[in-house]
Amino acid sequence: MKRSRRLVRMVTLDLARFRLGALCGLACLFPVFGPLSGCGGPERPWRPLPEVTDCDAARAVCETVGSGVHVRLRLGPGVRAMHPFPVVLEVPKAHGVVIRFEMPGMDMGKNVYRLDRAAPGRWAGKAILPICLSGRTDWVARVEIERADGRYLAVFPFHVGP
Ligand SMILES: [Cu+2]
Repeated sequence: MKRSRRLVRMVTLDLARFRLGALCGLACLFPVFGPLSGCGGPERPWRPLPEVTDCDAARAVCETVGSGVHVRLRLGPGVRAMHPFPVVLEVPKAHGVVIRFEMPGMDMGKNVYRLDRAAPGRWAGKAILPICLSGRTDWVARVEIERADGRYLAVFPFHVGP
């Protein structure tokens, strides 16, 4: 009797833990809510990697290295507004990668994609970008990388084609 009660309590605890885990998972999926959720202890800070300035990720493989973390990004081919294009990111030892596309100083809405693990150290996905009504073509890809040793942020500029 005593034993079964303990078992029930264990199952309940496990369920509670699972729910908390699911919540934290959601918070990580939508990092905006991370600071509000308060689960998983204090938020780990984002460590920015050196900014990429002399490379266009829609035309070449661009890379940045910092704190021993090496990140390579390639967008496309076929990076145009309103057309899906492939995204390939290489970074070792990551357990999650989110990419946000933004236009500097202009609200282009939410363009956030969670990449899938394609191979060890290789993440892939497809993205689609809205048309900029002002005619601008300059975007940045903000890559958020979750690793056991920290969270890293890499920013890659690129241009959409006509
Ligand atoms: Cu714009």
